[in-house]
Amino acid sequence: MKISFLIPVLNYEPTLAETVQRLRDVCTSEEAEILIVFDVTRPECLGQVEPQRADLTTKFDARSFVRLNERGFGSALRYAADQARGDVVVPIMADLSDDVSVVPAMRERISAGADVVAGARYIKGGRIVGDTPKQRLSLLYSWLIVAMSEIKCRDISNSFKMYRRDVWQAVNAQAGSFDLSAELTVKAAVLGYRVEQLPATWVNRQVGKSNFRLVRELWHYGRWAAIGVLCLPARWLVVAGLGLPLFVKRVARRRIFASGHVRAAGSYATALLSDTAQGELDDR
Ligand SMILES: Nc1nc2c(ncn2[C@@H]2O[C@H](COP(=O)(O)OP(=O)(O)OP(=O)(O)O)[C@@H](O)[C@H]2O)c(=O)[nH]1
Ligand SMILES: [Mg+2]
Repeated sequence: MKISFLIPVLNYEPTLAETVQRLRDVCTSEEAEILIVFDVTRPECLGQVEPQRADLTTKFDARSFVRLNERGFGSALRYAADQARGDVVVPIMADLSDDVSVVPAMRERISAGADVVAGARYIKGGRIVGDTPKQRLSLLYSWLIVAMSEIKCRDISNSFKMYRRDVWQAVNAQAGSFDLSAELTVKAAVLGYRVEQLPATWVNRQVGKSNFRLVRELWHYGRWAAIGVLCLPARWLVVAGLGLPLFVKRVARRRIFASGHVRAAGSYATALLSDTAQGELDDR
């Protein structure tokens, strides 16, 4: 099974070479191809990017692409996946945050029948080094979706996942930004693909600059949560959805009886009926 590692880089990442080296430590060129998509929005970075591309090809057999004046984490990964030739694809961040030692175990899970294998920080054995409020929000995001849908992945927003390439293509993702990982995971589950998870350690960026803008991303992520919850509601939600109207009806009936209105209406009806019967007798 051949792997395609997809690395998005915005302008320049000082830890890119080390990221690629770590990938080559776990997979040879026969086992995996490495595709890098540089989005260069700052022209002064081209001078650094071009020699680095040549160096990465010579040393690590990495293929790279440059998009000028175009950007988007999701669109860069989708672009890389379109060039991929492997059986599975794995997005890898160039800031050394992903735990590439998990890759062989992910491959085994795919061989055993999984369609998507998530590197999960929020399950036993997984962890975060350098926690920030953003990570806590991502934990809450996955927790809410898992509680309200049937998706079996406790780390929906983490980009570090192995996807069968045909599953990636079948999902036909549209996200251009960081929410691509959530879109792929949620839609794969909705389409009935098997989503599994393995514990992974995630290390927060030590050098360079984060490109993630929280407020801008909230809406992007929200729409995939809504799709997951609407298309795959958790069993307890379905039960509650059916049970709630029955419960409300029962409570309402008890309250109406307790209020005495029913008894009053009953006595009124009895009196009315007996008056009518008496009237009929009188007429005879
Ligand atoms: N090609 C491309 N790569 C991007 C873009 N935005 C981010 N990246 C890359 O995607 C990877 C993750 O980006 P980060 O800025 O670290 O985002 P993050 O990991 O969510 O944020 P931190 O937690 O702060 O590290 C890095 O390798 C970036 O260079 C983009 O618009 N285009
Ligand atoms: Mg990062």
